[in-house]
Amino acid sequence: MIRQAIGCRLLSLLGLFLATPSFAGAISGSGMNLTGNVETDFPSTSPGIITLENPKYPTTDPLGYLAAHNLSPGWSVKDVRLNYDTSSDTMYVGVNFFGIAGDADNNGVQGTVTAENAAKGMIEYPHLGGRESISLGFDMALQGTPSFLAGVPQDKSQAGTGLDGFKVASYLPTNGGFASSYGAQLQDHQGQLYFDPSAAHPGFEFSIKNFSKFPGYDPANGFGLVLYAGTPDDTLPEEGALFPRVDGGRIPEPTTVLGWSTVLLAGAAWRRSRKGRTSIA
Ligand SMILES: [Ca+2]
Ligand SMILES: [Ca+2]
Ligand SMILES: [Ca+2]
Repeated sequence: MIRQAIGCRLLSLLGLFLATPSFAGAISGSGMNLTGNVETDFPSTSPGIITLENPKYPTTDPLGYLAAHNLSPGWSVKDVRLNYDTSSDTMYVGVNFFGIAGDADNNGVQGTVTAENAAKGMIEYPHLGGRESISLGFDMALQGTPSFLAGVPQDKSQAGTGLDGFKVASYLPTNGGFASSYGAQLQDHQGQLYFDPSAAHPGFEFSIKNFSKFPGYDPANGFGLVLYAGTPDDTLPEEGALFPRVDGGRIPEPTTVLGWSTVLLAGAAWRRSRKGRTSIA
C-alpha cells in the first residue's frame, strides 16, 4: 500500500512538472552575492532564475498544512531555485525550506530541540550531523537515475571536504537510497556549500562547477533532479521531491519515469525496514 501510494504521488508530481521553465535567458555574470536566504538570493521574478516549486504543498497557508500533517518547516522544502552562470559555467542552487534548514522542531535554532519536542522524538544534531542529510541527485543525460550527487551525505563516512561535509560526488548506489550513495568527490565539479544553516542563513545554498561538462549533458534537453532532506533517526518523515526534467515542456519517457521511481522507492523501502528503530547510529 505504501509503495502504491508513493507511486500515485510520483504520478501526480510528474503531472505538475510539465510546465517547468527553460534555461533561455539565464543570467550570465560573475557569480552571485549569496546571503543564505534563498528567496532573496534567487528571486523568482528575475530573468534566469528557475524556481521549482514543490507541488506537495498548497500555496495557501502552507505552514498550516505542515502543522496539520505533523510535518516540519525545517525539513519541508518549499522550492528549489537554480541560477546558471554561463561565464563561469557554475550552477548555483538554493534549496528553500519553509523554515530554517534542519530546524526540525522549528524552535528557531538549527541544532537544538526543546525538551517538549525531544519528548516527541525530534532530534537535531549540530550542523548537519548524525544522519541528517540534504541531498540532490542530478540526472544530466535524462537516464532516470542520478549522474552525480550534491549535498551533505546521510552516511558521514561519505562526507566531502566542503562545509558540513558538502560534496559533489559520483553516484554509487547503495541499499540506503541515494542520500547515502555518494561515491568519490568530483574535484573538477566540487563547488561549495555557502552556509551552515541557521536563523541568519536559513537556506541550503551551494554551487557546482563546470556544470556543462558532465558527460551526456545537453543543455537543450535539460536535466532531471531528485531531492532528499531529513534524517531517518527522528519521528518526522523525510522530504522527497522529484523534478524529472528541468527545462520542461515534454513528458519524460516512461522508462525515465520508471527509473526515477526506482530511485525513490529504494529509499522508501529502506526507511520502512527501519521503522521503529530509535537507536542512533
Ligand atoms: Ca531546532
Ligand atoms: Ca542539525
Ligand atoms: Ca525522519
